[in-house]
Amino acid sequence: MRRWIPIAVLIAGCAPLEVFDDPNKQPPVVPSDRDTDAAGVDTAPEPVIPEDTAPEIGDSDGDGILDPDDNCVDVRNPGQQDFDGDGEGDLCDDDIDGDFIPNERDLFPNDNTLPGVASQDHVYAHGPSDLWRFDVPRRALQAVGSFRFDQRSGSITDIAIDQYGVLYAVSFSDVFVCNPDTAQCWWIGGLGGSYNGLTFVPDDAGIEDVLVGISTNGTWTAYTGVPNSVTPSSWGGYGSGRSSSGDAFHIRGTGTFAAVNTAGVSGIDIIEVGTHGAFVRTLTNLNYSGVFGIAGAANVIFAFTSAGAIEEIDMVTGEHHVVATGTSWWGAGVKTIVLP
Ligand SMILES: [Ca+2]
Ligand SMILES: [Ca+2]
Ligand SMILES: [Ca+2]
Ligand SMILES: [Ca+2]
Repeated sequence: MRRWIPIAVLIAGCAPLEVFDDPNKQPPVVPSDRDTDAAGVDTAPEPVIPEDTAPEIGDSDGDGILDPDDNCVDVRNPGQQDFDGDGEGDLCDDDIDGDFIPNERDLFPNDNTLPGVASQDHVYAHGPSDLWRFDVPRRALQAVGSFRFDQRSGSITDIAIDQYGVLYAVSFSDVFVCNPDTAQCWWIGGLGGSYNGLTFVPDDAGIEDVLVGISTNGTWTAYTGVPNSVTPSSWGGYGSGRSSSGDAFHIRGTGTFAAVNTAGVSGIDIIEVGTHGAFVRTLTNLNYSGVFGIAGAANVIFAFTSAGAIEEIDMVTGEHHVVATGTSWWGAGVKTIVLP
């Protein structure tokens, strides 16, 4: 570096010169902070930039896995177990096994083959001891098999299927989860009453489905906590003058329908109900002594009669005709969310 010689030394006694007017001259160099001896050469060491000004990669839950690599950023899981390999660790995955049944509604949250889920294209129906399914697009009846039980057993009085496709069944005294593909059932609890109908309806927030048992007198009882607990509470009903013939069903966006006995009316009324089972309108009347199962698709209702006939009913006009015949039906069910 060129040494800086003060002008005052070069031109002693003269007035200061306008040295910067000369394009050949350089402006004076001010000694830098690091030129500790003002000799024009930096002698101090390069300053060190503190490390905390660099972007920090943290470990929010302190499990030793940095956040960008942690499959549960806020839950300590140093092992990073991820059963279904979806990138969400088991400890923070609300569907650990990836079968689309949330853990709290999955009787087997660590087994993606159980309890099995109902098909979108079928309604399910049964006698006291055997499960069937009805292919809606083809209007074809198919046997699934005889109900099998892990603990309690009994005649199945009705079935219901929740929004995730989990099939529930009741006997006169117990409630089960059953595999729709095999009819294998697992006991989940006793009932505080006797029900001839079972259905799922949306909760008051319209988010989760609530399991409802329907008594012969037409009152509804909600069972919350399923499948891990079975806690009953009153949930309305059809009101005076109507008792249950054996079933109701709900499809989101379509409505809730029930088969009832109406005082002073012969045959079975198919009615539409509102929240908590309140009567809305009578759709049609079927000339049978018992309609123990009712289920539906986007625009039609299938009524499963104790005589074995399956009546297909237009959901708007109420017109109906026999579409198939099978066993003496005790109940039916359909997923509460179906494809249009
Ligand atoms: Ca973690
Ligand atoms: Ca996972
Ligand atoms: Ca699951
Ligand atoms: Ca499962």
